[in-house]
Amino acid sequence: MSRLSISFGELLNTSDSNETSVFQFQSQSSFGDIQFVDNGIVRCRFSSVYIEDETDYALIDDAFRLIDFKKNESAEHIDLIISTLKVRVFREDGRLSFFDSNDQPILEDGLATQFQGEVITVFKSLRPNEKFIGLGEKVGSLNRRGTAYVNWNTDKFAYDTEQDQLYSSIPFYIGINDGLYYGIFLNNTHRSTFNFGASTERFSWFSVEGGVMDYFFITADSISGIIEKYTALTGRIPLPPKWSLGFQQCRYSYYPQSEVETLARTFRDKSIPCDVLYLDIHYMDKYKAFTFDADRFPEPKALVKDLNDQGFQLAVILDPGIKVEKGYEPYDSGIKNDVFIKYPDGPRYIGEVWPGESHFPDFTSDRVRNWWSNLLAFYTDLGITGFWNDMNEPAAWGQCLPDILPFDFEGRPTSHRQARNVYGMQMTRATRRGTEQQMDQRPFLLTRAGFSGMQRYGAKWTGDNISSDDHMMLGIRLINSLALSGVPFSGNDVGGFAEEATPELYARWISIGAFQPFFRAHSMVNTRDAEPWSFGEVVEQIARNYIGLRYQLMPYIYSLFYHSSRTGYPITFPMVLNYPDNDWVYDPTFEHQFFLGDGILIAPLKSTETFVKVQFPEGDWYDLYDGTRYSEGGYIIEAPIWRLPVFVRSGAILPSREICQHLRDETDILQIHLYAGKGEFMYYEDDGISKDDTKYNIWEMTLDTSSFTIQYVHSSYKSPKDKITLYLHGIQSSKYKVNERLVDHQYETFRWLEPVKSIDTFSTDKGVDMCEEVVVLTFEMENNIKVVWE
Ligand code: MIG
Repeated sequence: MSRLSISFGELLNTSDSNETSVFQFQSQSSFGDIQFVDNGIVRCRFSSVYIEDETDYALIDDAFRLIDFKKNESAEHIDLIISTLKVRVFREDGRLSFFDSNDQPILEDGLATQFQGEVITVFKSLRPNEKFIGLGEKVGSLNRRGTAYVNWNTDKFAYDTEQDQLYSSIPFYIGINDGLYYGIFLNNTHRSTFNFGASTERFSWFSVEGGVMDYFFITADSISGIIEKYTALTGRIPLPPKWSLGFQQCRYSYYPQSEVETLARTFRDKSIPCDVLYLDIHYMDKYKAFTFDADRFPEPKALVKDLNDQGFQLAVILDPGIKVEKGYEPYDSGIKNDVFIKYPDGPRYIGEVWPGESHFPDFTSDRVRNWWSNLLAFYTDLGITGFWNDMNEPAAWGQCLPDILPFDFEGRPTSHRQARNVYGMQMTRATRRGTEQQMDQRPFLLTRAGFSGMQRYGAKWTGDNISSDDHMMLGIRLINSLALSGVPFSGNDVGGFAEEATPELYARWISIGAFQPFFRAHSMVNTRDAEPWSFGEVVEQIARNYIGLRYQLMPYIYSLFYHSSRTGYPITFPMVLNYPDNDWVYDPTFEHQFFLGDGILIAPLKSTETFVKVQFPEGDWYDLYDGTRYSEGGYIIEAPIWRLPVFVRSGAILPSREICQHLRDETDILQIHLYAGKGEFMYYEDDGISKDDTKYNIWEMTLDTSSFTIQYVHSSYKSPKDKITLYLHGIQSSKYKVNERLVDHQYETFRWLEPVKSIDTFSTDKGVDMCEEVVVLTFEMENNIKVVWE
């Protein structure tokens, strides 16, 4: 075999397979094929051996339907055409070019596909203004131009802010090229490299270290359209239980049982809303999965019940390594059922992790996933509803699993090289299967490792970050990038995992986290206490305020989750989603600004800063706390530690509720905040917990300059809410009618947050009051509502 790279080479043979929807071509040394998957998606495959279908972990079943194309041949190339785009295949060397329906080139190979041993590389010509976003859990800037990354799931404790190769790999990115947008999804689980023009202006390129070069080219006329299509291929989040959107408190580790009980009581005593408490590895008997330490947790069932009675859910950590120990049930049954990874010559692989010498289940086998999911009954029988999958890169002391280890890969055996990146995702898939079989309500699952498609199985957190401002800001970029990469339900360890947060850092971080999809505070063993009350009274007030704010906004947030579960639309996202052609969205000064839904814009800043530069997109924007109105452009906004700059888009409709201590607590009043302007919102409600997805309501809400309407789109759930209170921001009139009837209106001083008071006992300080005068209307719930004012 040549050590030089070999180009695809001249096309010798082209053929349409039996179906008119697959175009195959061949050179002396290589094979290629092209399929039109659906409007705006093309699948391209290259290989040095005959192309056969692989085990697909990323793609959902029936992910796509092939469609027919038209063919135009000339001496130089073959054009394959569907209504929305055209792919040109060059006879000379198999290069591809993609054109939109106006015959504008969107993306063109800059070099023929290259083969080097098992490595296959695709080169795309780089355009002067081209920008790149996505690629999942990757450090660096929003715009990835000028950088390169490697996809290889890696456990990296206290990673630094430049560290590449973190816990999950998502070989999907979006290119933005002067008003044209495309996505590339590399459907191959081997180690892969993406270079977005690092040290070159010639190419962006991506390569895989084995298997077929199999990529999907996706176009749409918006960034969200590309994400929608990518998630049509790789799946969307299942609607989580509503309680999992509440605040979650973790610690490495809370024990014994009495400490967990004290923790729960403290949240309630201090009126700090919280829904989930965690048990980290110390709950187990010598770190053995599927056990409880009998001294520390003598009565886990009673603990769960006691927590449930106070409105808490309990989540437990689960690592994949199973201790080698005769008489330990999961080990014995694992041996009996032959579930563990073995060396090619037979002996089981042993890696050292928390329990000591351990075997690792081969989660790439359906049989093994079933074995694991059955074991889960150990927890579900106790009433545990949250499952936290850690160490599933997989991690073992000393890291490197030998690449020779064989994996089942759904009956197409392969090695660690191809299986590693999907290992964590398959563990979470197995865990979810157990919950689905054993629980009569929706579970909450959380994973550290994953691959494209992991969003189908659980939420994602970004591992062992550090208590620093830089990490807090990096966390925002990671979560934003995951959201652009099909993983909308993610978050980071609020307050930072390794090291210790200053009071200011904790306060800022919890304020920002309150707006992110997964909201959990966590910290490392042997570090100072890091609960909302551990940093002094001022910080405690700030934490209570922002956690409470999230609970008030829950009807809005839950609706965003529903919408995302249907379309893949991100829940939080950087400004690039809707303004990709504005250069300032990529500006490092503004790249951390993010939306929570289309209505709320957050401008995060470090704890050491008290002013932030904000860039508002088109339209008008209201300060969340006092209603100050801003128009498009740049502003400098004051942001003391108790006030995270948050703005509401004019025309926004924010369904909300009164503060509650946990989300199983329903309310009979739906509050709706309206911000003068024009807009729409799809409000979703159900009971928040049951698996039955036939009982829900969707209301279409529309705000116009002098009216607000609510219309039932779907109604099969009996809502506990029988009243509506409208809060009108920036809307004033002398007369308001609801369904033709005049209604009274009140003027009210409204606050989302309580004034933060000084801790000085002798102070008469009334605190910093942030409030706004609003008009309030209250009326009965009806199926269709029209509110009118002059
Ligand atoms: O080797 O379970 O990222 O959240 O607290 C460390 C103990 C193992 C790593 C996780 C972290 C968790 C910790 N785990």
